Amino acid sequence: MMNRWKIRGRELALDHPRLMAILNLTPDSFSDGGRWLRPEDAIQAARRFVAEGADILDLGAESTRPGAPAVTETEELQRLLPVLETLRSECTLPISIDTTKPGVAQRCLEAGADIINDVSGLQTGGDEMARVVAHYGAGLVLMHRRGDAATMQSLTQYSDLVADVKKELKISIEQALAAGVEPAAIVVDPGLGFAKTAEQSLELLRRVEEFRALGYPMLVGPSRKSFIGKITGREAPEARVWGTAAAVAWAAFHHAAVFRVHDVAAMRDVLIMIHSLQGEGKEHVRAF
Ligand code: HH2
Repeated sequence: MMNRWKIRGRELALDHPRLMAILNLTPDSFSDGGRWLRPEDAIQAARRFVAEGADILDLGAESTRPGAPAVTETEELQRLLPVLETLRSECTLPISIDTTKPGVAQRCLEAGADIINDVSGLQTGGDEMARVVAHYGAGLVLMHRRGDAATMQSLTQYSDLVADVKKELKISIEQALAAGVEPAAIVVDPGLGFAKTAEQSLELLRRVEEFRALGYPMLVGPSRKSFIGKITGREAPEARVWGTAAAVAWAAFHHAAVFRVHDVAAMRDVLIMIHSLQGEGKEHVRAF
């Protein structure tokens, strides 16, 4: 198991849990949509996330919410580039771009982004996406999803959920490697809420440790998702923070490496506590 993530010539140690802060530059994301449409607001939010302890910033301009309208490449880049360029000039943290489009990935990597977070696991952008990532030596998150935002909710029939998701992730991994992406650049993600019912997201999280057998570090993204709302009875995404904390704690205990979250300050404390309870967090205790 690799405990480092190779990102454009740098290495992010994964010997303790890492926080990826979500910054959606969209009008319609389910939780933070429309909040940071103005680049200066997004940049302020990113600065706050950095101060709160984020390890990676994840910028997205294409809502992946079920039924969300498609965004053109031009529109996606118009939302991403001003924020990316400013953040790149002032911040050394790895910057990730949540996109499925090779053209968007290429332009953002050119502008200094470090990681491509592909929620389609290369199924939308195909070999072209893999080649762009390989060319820049970027980090790559391969998330499991079936179909797209329009179709995924009807693609929840699995013969064996964990085995099928693993098998489909393996196809994405093989595709990345065949295009020249280095194994150390790859992180995998079971894709909670993407072509999964609430029960299926819960089962994937319950059995998250089984994904370690793929041999790559694991990212999970439970933050404020509807399966948490369903279980806790919380309609408003902002009311799902405690449910998210439990999901993050569980996944950290079961060796997930990277946590994509909205509530950076709160989840930092959750992760530090879990890491310290595992007996590996002495450096944090000393810091207090
Ligand atoms: N979830 C969302 C988006 N991107 N990327 C990864 N790797 N893993 C995830 O679980 C994941 C993701 C959906 O959440 P969000 O960005 O908050 O909302 P929206 O898709 O509505 O923009």
